[in-house]
Amino acid sequence: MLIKSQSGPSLLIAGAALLLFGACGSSSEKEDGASLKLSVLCTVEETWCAAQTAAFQQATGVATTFVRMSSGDAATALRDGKDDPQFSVWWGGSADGYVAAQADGLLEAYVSPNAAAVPTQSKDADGFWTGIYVGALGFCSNTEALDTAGLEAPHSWDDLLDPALLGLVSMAHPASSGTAYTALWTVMTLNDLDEDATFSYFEQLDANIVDYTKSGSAPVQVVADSEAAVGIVFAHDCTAAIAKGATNLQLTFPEQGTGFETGAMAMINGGPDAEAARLWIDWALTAQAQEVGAQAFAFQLPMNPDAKVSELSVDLDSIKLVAYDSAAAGEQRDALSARFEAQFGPKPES
Ligand code: S7P
Repeated sequence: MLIKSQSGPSLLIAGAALLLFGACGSSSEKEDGASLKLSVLCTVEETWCAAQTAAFQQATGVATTFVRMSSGDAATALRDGKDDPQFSVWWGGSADGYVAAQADGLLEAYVSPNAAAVPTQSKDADGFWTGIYVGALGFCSNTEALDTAGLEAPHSWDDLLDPALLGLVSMAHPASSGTAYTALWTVMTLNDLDEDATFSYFEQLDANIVDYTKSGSAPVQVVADSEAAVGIVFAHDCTAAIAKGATNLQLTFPEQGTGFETGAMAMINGGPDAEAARLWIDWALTAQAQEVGAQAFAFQLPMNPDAKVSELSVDLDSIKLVAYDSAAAGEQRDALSARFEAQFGPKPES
């Protein structure tokens, strides 16, 4: 678990954020004069968590800390801490996890005035969670490892079952990772929600899995390091590695359709700093706040239509997407994760 405190000004978007929220101090005072502070449970990559919390602190003067956790672990932490919440806002990670957390009474409704521009299907009608970005699943391959195995880059989910990929496929564990749960629900969707057919697919895939990782983006590094040939990951996590210099990676998509996430955020029920949490949610929906990601190598598509889109982001119109239903995915998350653990082993501890 990583606990980070933002003590200095951000190098990122501080200027733009200041234009929106005014100089430090103007919004960081409670009515009684005490300074506002905020603890964020953050489920994107750690570098983006750091950049985003620093930009918020710079824009508002609110002293902001974060802890980075994978989606499933974040849900467990919120559940375990329900009687004495340590966080006031959960930011990032797929909406499925938020739907499951809402059902457990872990979230508090807040409809930000800035949420009006978020499409209806990308937010909870009562304000329990709100979408901030979108990203699609893809296959991230090591071209040299594929050559060695005599294979082309995969273009279908069934390509991952090729015996030539024995021990050469990497994915995270759906019980700990929102990315991997998105893959599980994608296969559910492709199988008309037939659970047994879905688990039969993963039974076959399991033979090719080198190891289930805890975090959804970890397979990118596993593949870049040639410990596997193909990773099932969010496309933007593969793109980020390529942009950082991993030229042995290639991104492809399954032709029959791939799943996608609505990255979300929410207030935590009973969290210690509700006022600062509402301020965060208002700010995080602005175009300027949603441009921080690309500067931190996070190439998800921003939800705010006025936010600049990086040329490295995947154009979702260029790939086939499945009809991914986050609400249904979230409702079944606990049960399907438990079945996955029973069939393929417990989620990794680290
Ligand atoms: O890297 C960003 C990202 O891919 O991470 C989130 C992911 O679900 C959280 O990681 P886990 O898979 O480990 O839970 C995504 O929301 C986000 O796009």
